[in-house]
Amino acid sequence: MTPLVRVTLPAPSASGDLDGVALVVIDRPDVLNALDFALIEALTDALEVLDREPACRVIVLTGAGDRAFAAGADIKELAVQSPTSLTVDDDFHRWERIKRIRKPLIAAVRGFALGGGCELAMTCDMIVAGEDAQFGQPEIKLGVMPGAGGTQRLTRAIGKARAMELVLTGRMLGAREAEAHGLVTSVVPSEATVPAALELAARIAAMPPVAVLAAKAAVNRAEELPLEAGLEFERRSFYLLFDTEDQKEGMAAFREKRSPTWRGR
Ligand code: CO8
Repeated sequence: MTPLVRVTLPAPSASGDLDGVALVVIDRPDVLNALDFALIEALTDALEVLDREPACRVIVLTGAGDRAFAAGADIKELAVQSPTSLTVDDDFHRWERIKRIRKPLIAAVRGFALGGGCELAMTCDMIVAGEDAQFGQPEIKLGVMPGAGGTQRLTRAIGKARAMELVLTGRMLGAREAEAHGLVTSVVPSEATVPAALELAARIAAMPPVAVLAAKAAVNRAEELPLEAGLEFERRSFYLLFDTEDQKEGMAAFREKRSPTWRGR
């Protein structure tokens, strides 16, 4: 069977440009990278392997071809489901596994990111969008509604008034509109989408790894915890980082006016 997901962990290059950056490609371009159950399993497995791989520090996720990041769950597969089959198989629980990936995850979105594809992009920590990117939750047009975070994450990202309109009409949001509403980190020329996401990933991969994991976890708590609990979580994480060699190295390097060498410990 053709792999549904391609994973590239670049070997350290002579220039060191992409050290620590892994690229994961959703590879079903003939159906606009629609996410069937087998693909979601392969994707979550691949992300979890990279999460445990010391050579990988940041993951970029994109779709094969130039037409889509992912046009949603595979409608042909979804069409024959029942509440019982969905409950018993519970294939969408894998979404929670993606949320638990500890390393930064950057979605590089060209073309369509619809339904489950939009939800997948929003599950990532950042979205780099090409100018041709189109985001949307069109499930309403299929007689259903978002089921993997669309009503929750889109609302948190762009606010209730806008999310409500998109979820209830299925309208697509272009890259510039998505940027204006805070859904994406940046918009770049379409062909530059993956290179720009890799470049952003490389800048993060060059930061002290333990602090990166802790900072990602803390920012994500901001969406889930009341402010006081979030501030408490942040403060404790901050204190704990003073136990790392990288904290000592980072502050020593500043005083000695040199570049730090991170140990990841
Ligand atoms: N599922 C299966 N096949 C798809 C999907 C999809 N989501 N999207 C596109 N395809 C297939 C088409 O059937 C077509 O295949 P074929 O050539 O064999 O007919 C091929 O991809 C190319 O698509 P089109 O010919 O339709 O291309 P167009 O440029 O005319 O249109 C669109 C592009 C507008 C993106 C159109 O394909 C479309 O509307 N697609 C469906 C989008 C959609 O409704 N997505 C939501 C799906 S439901 C969902 O995601 C629920 C998520 C719940 C949990 C998520 C867990 C994964």
